[in-house]
Amino acid sequence: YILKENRFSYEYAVRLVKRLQRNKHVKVLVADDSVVSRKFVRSLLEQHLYQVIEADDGLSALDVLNTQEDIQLLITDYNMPGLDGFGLILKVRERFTREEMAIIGLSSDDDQSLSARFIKNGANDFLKKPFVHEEFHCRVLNTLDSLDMVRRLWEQANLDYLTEVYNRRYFFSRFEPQLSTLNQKQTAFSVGLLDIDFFKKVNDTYGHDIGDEVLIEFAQRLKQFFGQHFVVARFGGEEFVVAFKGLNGSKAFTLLDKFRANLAASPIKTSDGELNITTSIGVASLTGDSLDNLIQRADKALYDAKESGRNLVCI
Ligand code: GH3
Ligand code: MG
Ligand code: MG
Ligand code: MG
Repeated sequence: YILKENRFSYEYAVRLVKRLQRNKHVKVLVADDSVVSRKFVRSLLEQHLYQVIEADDGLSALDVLNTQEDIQLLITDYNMPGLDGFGLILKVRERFTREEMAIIGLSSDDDQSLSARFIKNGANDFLKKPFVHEEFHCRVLNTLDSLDMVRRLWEQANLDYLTEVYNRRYFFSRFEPQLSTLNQKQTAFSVGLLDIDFFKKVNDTYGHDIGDEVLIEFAQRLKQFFGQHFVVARFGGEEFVVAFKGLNGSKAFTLLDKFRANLAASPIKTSDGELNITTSIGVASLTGDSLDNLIQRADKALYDAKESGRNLVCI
């Protein structure tokens, strides 16, 4: 493809190669009532190895979006029976931001205002049919590269660099805004604060790198145990938090104690052999106060767990 698509810079070639390596994981939905136009767009996308899904009008495109996860790009025609391109993207934008899913509008209509209207309605870009192959590929590449860049920025801002669970910033930015509603509706909300026992000794005995491996594996186990239903975040150092939305303190306690017991019973594998790791845990639940207070109370319970001998959950 690179040789066929001549006349471009080295920088563009590098971007294209990077994209081609990823594209088999990128799903693109093509909504167009014209079979010819749809098949043509499909063939261009497949040249660049994208996974293509077709829809023959706006409504069936919405159906696809309801059933298929993680579509990164929607390419939609303007004139379609039932729901047209504008109707479709207005609906799509109720669910997905410009950073979550990119949209490129297409139309053969001679109306000069279409491109602006597409963009004002939520499209990231627009292409007038007929277009040359090269322009299509460039626009798709630009659009998806921007999407990737925003995703990378989001990850750098919200995920912990070492363990890849959420970071402290994410935890507060997610739950702080929900707090008054949780309090008003008296929704059960508890947090568990976990601190690895004698972690300094792991570092001192086996070195910082092995310490890092323990942190990564510990975070992985937390994510496996709680991550499907609850938010797991690294608060800093060897301290983690789990947010139990919908669970009162005693239910959170039961789950956390199970995690604690599992951990104590199954050593963590590192490149320096298996290590027995335990954790102390403090639990607190929301009682009409602030997130800071809630965390403070969990921290106090964690302190009690440490004082009472570690490898314990306190509430
Ligand atoms: P306690 O049972 O009372 O919690 O004892 P502890 O040794 O776990 O507690 P302490 O707070 O004294 O030690 C925490 C250690 O965690 C100190 C710090 O060097 C280490 N640490 C913090 N962040 C990291 C990290 O990212 N990687 C590694 N390897 N160590 C870290
Ligand atoms: Mg049409
Ligand atoms: Mg600590
Ligand atoms: Mg510790």
